[in-house]
Amino acid sequence: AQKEKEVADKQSLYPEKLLEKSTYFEGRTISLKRYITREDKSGIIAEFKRQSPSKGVINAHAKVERTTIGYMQAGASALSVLTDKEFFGGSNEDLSTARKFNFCPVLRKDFIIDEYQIVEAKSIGADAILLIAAALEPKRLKELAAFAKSFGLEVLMEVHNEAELENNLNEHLDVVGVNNRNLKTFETTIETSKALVDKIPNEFVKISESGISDPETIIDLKACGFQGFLIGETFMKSSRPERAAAEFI
Ligand code: IGP
Repeated sequence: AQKEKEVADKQSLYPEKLLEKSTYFEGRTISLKRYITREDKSGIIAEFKRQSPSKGVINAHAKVERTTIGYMQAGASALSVLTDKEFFGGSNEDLSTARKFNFCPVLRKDFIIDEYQIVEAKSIGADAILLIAAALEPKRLKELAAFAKSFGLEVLMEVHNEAELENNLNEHLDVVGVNNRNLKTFETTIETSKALVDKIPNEFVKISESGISDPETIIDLKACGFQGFLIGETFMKSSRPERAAAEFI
C-alpha cells in the first residue's frame, strides 16, 4: 500500500510541477492533422534529428533555430523534433526552441510509454505526440492516446505491419503513420507504406515515415493515398538541412 501511495503521489505531483512552470499549458494546439492536409502546404513533416541508432551521428552542428525556421520557409507543413537523448541526441530544449521560433505544429518524437511524458510534451510546447504500436499493448496505447487528447494534444500512431494497425485503431488517434523502417534490420522500403495505405480508414490522416530520399517518392506515395511524409535524414545529413529541404520541396 505504501508503495502504491508513493507511485500515486509521484504521478500527481510531477504534472503539477510541470503545469506551474510551463507557459504552454494555456496555449492552443496547432493541429497537425489540419496542417498536413492544407492545400497550400507540401504535406512534409520535416524532422530535426542529430543522430540515430541506425546511422550514428547524422549532423553534429545543425542548430535547431536556423534549421526549423528554414524548414518552414522551405514549405514544410510541420516539424518533428527528437527529444530522446540516449539514441537520438535530442532534448526537451530542442523542442522548446523549435516551438518558440515557429508557428506550426510541432511533433514530439520520442518513445512515449507513460502519462508523465505526455504532460511533459504539452509543457515543452508540443502539439502532437507519437505512440509506437510496436512498443505498447493496444489497451495501453488507447489509454495514452485518450490522455493526450485530454490535454489537447493530437496523436500520431506509428505502425509497421497490418497486425499492429488492426489491433490498435481507436477513436483517439488523429494521424496514422506507416514506418518504412524495419526496426529489427533498420532497412527501409516504401513498399511497406504502399501495402498498408488502403487498410487505414480514411477518417485518419495517413502519413509515410522514413527512408524518403527524393521528390519522386512523394509523388508516388501521394498517388497511393498518403497525405503526409515524414523526412529526417535526407535533410539532416546535409550540412545545411534547411537548404536541402528547400531544394527538395
Ligand atoms: C524519419 P528518416 O529515414 O527520414 O530519417 O526517418 C522518421 O521517420 C524516423 O526518425 C522515425 C523515428 C521513429 C525516430 C520514425 N519513427 C520513432 C524515433 C522513433
